[in-house]
Amino acid sequence: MKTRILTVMAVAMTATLATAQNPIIRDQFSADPSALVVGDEVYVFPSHDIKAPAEYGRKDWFCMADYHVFSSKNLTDWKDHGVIVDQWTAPWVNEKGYSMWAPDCKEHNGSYYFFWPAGARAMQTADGRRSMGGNRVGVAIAHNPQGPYIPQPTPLEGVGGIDPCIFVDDDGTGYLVMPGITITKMNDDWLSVSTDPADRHRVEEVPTKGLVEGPYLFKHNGKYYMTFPWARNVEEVLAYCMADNIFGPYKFMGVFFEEHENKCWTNHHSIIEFKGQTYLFYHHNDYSPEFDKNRAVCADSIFFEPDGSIRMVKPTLRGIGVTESDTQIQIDRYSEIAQSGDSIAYLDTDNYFAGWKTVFYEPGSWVKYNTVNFAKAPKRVKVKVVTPSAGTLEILQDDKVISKVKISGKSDASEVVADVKGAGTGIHHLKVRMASKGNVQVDWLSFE
Ligand code: FUB
Repeated sequence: MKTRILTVMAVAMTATLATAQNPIIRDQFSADPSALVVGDEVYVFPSHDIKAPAEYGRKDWFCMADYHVFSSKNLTDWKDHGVIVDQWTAPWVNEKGYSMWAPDCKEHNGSYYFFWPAGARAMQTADGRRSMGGNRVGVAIAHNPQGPYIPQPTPLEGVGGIDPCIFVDDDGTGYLVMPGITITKMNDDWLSVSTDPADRHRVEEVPTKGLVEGPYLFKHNGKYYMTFPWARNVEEVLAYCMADNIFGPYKFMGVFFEEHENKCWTNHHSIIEFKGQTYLFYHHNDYSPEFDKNRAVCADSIFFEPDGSIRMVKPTLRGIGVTESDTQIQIDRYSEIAQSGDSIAYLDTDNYFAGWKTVFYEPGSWVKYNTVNFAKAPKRVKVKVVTPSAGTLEILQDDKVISKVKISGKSDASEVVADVKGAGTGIHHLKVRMASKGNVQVDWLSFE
């Protein structure tokens, strides 16, 4: 076991970087994102969907063996800090369970407490009884949010089930929220929950059917928001209820995120406030369009109405964060698109992680990509096209044309460079418009 722990720590130290819009994690499947603000950074602790290995019988089901943690300062570049807990080294976990489902992590007394559910091995409990496994909740502790995390030898006593959420109230008291939906005060050690009935509450003001997983409790302007996935029909929407006190009474407020259009069955989320803006982290199966148990973490902004209710969230491809003009701007993650005349397609249907391209085929069609920061006025634009492509693109900063890019289609060159004139500095919205007949397929563009 020692060797495995060392391996995990070594992996945790080799961080990799992903520049992203939605999905924000682009090199692996990821789901059930739990976001945590630590100073001027955001950490995301997702589940890690994988393709089922031979030893795992259920090829049609969720399959997860470990957790990674990711962080970002600008909500655009996400660093993968590697594996923090896995089913082979966590002491009580069934090492063939592949059921490390939705986790959560919060800070307590200067340490980071990572809570995760998993199928347990049959084992001896502290009082000498024999537990027969089932879904249990473990805790691993670290001095830094990126780890290394040391798992506790046994799961939380008296707690069974999946998808733990930890809510920390303004006075620092921690509560364990579990599907059901139950709220239980944690003891000060955060390694056990209170057994006093006065410290436990079941939220009754929620739909009676279709609530099986993923509650997330947060506070905004002094109100408690109990949010949860709800299989209203078949696929999950995100809904919520609100209260003035943690143990209610809650008032059911309805849905704030509709079913995914492509019928991805689950959604699972967390909500944070970072630098004055509230953000929703959730998932969708962007990198696995035919199998919705291999998901990808996305993020969008959340807004509140004056009465405190949550405005309906429409998932975007653009996501959150500012994109620097000299990075590869993935315009296929657009903010807006013309009704017809262009489309988005996978670059490689044998490898969805290669991402997407924008296909322009009608004069006047366009995509808009918001919030690009021009640190200096650009002189040129480089467009990475997928060959063969032929036609002329106009690049606009807000409504002003700053470049015309002619793509001849005659050479194999996939990076076409054109002059830029009259571009300003600062944050601008970008528009790319087809200015001719033809067919131009763009992977990304970048200013220099
Ligand atoms: O990721 C496995 C399960 O699917 C989660 O625990 C649920 O919330 C759902 O997203």
